[in-house]
Amino acid sequence: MAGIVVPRFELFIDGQWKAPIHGNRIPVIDPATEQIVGDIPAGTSEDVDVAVKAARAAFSRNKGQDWARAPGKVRAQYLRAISAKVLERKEELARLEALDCGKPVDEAAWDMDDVSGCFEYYADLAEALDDKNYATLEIPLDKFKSNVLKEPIGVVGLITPWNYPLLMAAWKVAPALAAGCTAILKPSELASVTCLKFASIMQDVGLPPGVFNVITGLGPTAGAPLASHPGVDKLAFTGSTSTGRMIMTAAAQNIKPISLELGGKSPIIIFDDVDVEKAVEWTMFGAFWTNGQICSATSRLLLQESIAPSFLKKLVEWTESIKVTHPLDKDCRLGPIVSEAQYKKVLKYISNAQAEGAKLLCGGKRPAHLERGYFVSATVLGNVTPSMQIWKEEVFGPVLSVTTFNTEEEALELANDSSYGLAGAVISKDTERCKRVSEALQVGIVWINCSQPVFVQAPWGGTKCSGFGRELGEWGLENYLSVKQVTRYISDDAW
Ligand code: TXE
Repeated sequence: MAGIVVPRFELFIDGQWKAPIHGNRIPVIDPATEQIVGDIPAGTSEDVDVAVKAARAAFSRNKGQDWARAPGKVRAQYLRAISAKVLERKEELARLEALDCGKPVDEAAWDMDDVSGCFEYYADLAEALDDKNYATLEIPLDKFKSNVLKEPIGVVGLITPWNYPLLMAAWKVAPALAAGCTAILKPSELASVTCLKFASIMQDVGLPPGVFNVITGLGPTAGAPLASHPGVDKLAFTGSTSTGRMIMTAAAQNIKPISLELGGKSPIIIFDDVDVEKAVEWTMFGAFWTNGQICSATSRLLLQESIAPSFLKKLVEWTESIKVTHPLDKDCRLGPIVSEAQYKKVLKYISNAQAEGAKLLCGGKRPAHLERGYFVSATVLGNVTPSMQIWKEEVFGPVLSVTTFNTEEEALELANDSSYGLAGAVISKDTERCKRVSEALQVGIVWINCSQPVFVQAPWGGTKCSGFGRELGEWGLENYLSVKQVTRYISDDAW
């Protein structure tokens, strides 16, 4: 695409750019044109090892100047400087993100606002740690005094996906640095460019060397060595359930704590008392935002039978009007799927669903006006039943499956009948019913009369095969803190 060049980066280790030891690189492909537009370094276990040593040294330099023991207010200054730089470079970062992962450039720009906001938020929490630490506990014996000391957990390994490349990194890097940890980030090989660009921001703000490191590369050859490295004190992962399982196995070998944010197949339940147009808007937003490549996408629509015909008519009409084009076009609302493999996977899910009896109501293929690129029009599948693959498995594309229900009880049974438990939405004018449904949904996040809003203050994470642990808010910071009990005997009695 004219006017945008993917910079050439190396790995970012110990505050410096270092070529990967084995010298290999991975092409960067623009999913809208299928053209190679750059490349990124392919790190391996040897590079991971160097990065872990650098992060360890930065964590505990034993000079009283280390990152871990710096007051929270000092770390907060760096976080605020990072936040400001992201805003300053927002446009460039957004364009690189759009080119690399295929999301509309406007959406990518909002992501950058959120990245900046995330660092700002955790700067405040880093500062607050100075006051809150060493909290005194109420204990029953007055000859003892007991305090709780919160300490950074150590060197953390952060493995992230391609759907929100820089934002998912920010959700981990910001609280980790706020807590006083040092980090090695392994972004997805499908979209690493903004994370590398972000490393240059760390240099610009003068972050001490080794506090933040980026190893790009393939999952098995760069991610796996990070997950199994004995020098890593905690792992945080966002990605597929199958990779999450492997990472958990690796962490178990070293008895390391881990937080996992995995896939989802989230329901949106729509009752017949709704304002149909508003409900259709939220349904589309929940299913097609970022091309449906969102772990929390509400990709299972449960529609109360009595409004199904009118609701679906409007839904299909509006879905067909979504503008599909190159993500760097300002009016793009739906860009391409991130990669060829993922594109083929999405199409396969659609054809399998039709073979199992689902009815294609719209979409299902690359729109006719586009000759190339991994584009799939927003797709609605009707007549879906709970036994179908499309109802059970995460597609990670712009594909909405629809089924109907008659009673609230039936809706809840359908909604909870899933191996996943990340999010769920309920749309109804009946406040009591929304409350009942929100309590009954077996998920980590519930949206009432909306879908997908995310706030940095609110906990994010799932249940069942969607993982465990919570990111964002104070919970996100706790992920990177270790709690130490310090109890003192304060009697004057002779020993
Ligand atoms: O994910 P992976 P992929 C789901 C979604 C998608 C599917 C596959 O359903 O269709 O996953 O996407 C790194 N040890 N989600 O293959 O493999 C990898 O390099 C250590 C949901 O891209 O989970 C990348 O950095 N790391 C999701 C990260 O794991 C390994 C977002 C995620 O890649 C590794 C993305 C290994 N053995 C996909 N293998 C969400 N929850 O938002 C891979 N990686």
